[in-house]
Amino acid sequence: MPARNIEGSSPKIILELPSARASAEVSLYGATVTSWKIDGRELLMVSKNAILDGSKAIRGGIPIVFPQFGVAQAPSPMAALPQHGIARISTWEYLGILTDNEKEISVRFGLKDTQIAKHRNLWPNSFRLHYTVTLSSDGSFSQRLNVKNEGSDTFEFNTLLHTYFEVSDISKVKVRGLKNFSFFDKVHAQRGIEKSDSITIAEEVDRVYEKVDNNTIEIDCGDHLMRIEKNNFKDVVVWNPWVDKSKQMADFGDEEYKHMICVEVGNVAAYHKLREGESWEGRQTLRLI
Ligand code: TA6
Repeated sequence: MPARNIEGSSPKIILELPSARASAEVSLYGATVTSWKIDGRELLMVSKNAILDGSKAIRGGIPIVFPQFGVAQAPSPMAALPQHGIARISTWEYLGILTDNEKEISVRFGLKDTQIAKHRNLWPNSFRLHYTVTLSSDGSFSQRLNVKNEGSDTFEFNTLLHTYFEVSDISKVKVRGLKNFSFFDKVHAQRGIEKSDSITIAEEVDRVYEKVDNNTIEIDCGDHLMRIEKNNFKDVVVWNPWVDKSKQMADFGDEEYKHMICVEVGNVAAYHKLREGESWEGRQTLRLI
């Protein structure tokens, strides 16, 4: 059974592709990918303290950020939205299997404005999200997000795939591919230009790299290498909460910063505008190299 639908209090879809010795899990809450394994090895990080009952965004895996990244300040119409928007705290609909053969298993999830009753008043636009998650026999794992404006009014949105990668030891992590790109450093509230093509982590890091026209980012995760190929996502966020922020997050272990790095592809430095009937689509493909 390449795609199993697990019902219950935390419904999820389990994907298995024997030809790649790969599996993945997607919770219907937030359409959050909560596992991606090759040869039984977990490649994503979900906190051992993550809340999985649908009362809070899942701390880990690949939460979907939409329509707002971070929080907006009044008088922005986005100011009413919770941090990182409503997609990751909404229950999505499982739309079924798109492809099911030995080369690929692909499933789709959907979320519409009519399905987010309790958040509808926060962002009253008519939209439809399709999220496609695919395991391929070449070992890759991809996520594709399609946003459609189903209303008559133009709207603007941010979006981002907030991927938490498992690492063996944060002191060995290197993020490559961001040299020469400008960033906003949220920790020190200052702008900069990345001078290193091998970013290391030895403190809290929270940077938004903007207009990154290099679409391949590599992460040395200590004992394995990960490659992100992005398509139609302009920006890249690099985040590790380090010691103090880890202690402040109830759904994150105090020591868990040592075993994760978030490298997140998105359109967050600016809003993307969609007119009536228009769609936007972005994709990331992850590979263990
Ligand atoms: O993507 C990095 C970031 O924006 C950080 O500023 C930090 O807030 C992180 O997201 C996690 O946010 P969350 O709302 O999931 O606690």
